[in-house]
Amino acid sequence: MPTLYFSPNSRSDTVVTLVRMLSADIALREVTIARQDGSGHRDPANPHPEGKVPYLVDGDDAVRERGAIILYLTDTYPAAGLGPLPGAARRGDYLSWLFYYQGVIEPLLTLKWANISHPAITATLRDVDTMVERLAEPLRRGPWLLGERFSAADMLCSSPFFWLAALMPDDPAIRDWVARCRDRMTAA
Ligand SMILES: N[C@@H](CCC(=O)N[C@@H](CS)C(=O)NCC(=O)O)C(=O)O
Repeated sequence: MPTLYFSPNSRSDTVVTLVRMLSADIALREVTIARQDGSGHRDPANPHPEGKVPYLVDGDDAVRERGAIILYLTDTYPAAGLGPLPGAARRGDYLSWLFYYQGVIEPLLTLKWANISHPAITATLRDVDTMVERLAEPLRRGPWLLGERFSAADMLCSSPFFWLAALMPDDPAIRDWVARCRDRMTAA
């Protein structure tokens, strides 16, 4: 049986919720982590190469990074319909949002939080306003990033706005979507 290493009140929360929503037969293993406020510590029981969460171990294989874990889970446990499979409509959109989260959304929000800017960053990632506009575009046309279909991409891409209220964009399409995501995930 696969094992998901997690720690409460961390990035692993989204993945723990997803495991529940998928009714996946996965062992949840709580570990401690070093927190940015100086509390906590790396847990020797966590096999992640940097002691981070989430981390999914499946037999001899392992997956790190939330986007990759989410894709692995929705492909492996498709019954809940939380991610289009290869060949299905909107698969490309689904992959794009998961990778855009890892490659652009989270780095941009981290840089904003750290108050760091540089022309090379803007050339590579654009900026928070551009990222917010990318998110808002589909949400002005429909309730979810994939249109009428809620997916795990909504869970991942909305997750930072749950945590850091100061980062919540001043855009009603995004604020309403984050509230819808929260309702959907707490109902699970
Ligand atoms: N890019 C990774 C980030 C994972 C991450 O940084 N997790 C934090 C918890 S929010 C962690 O485990 N920190 C412990 C540490 O840095 O040692 C992902 O999205 O999975």
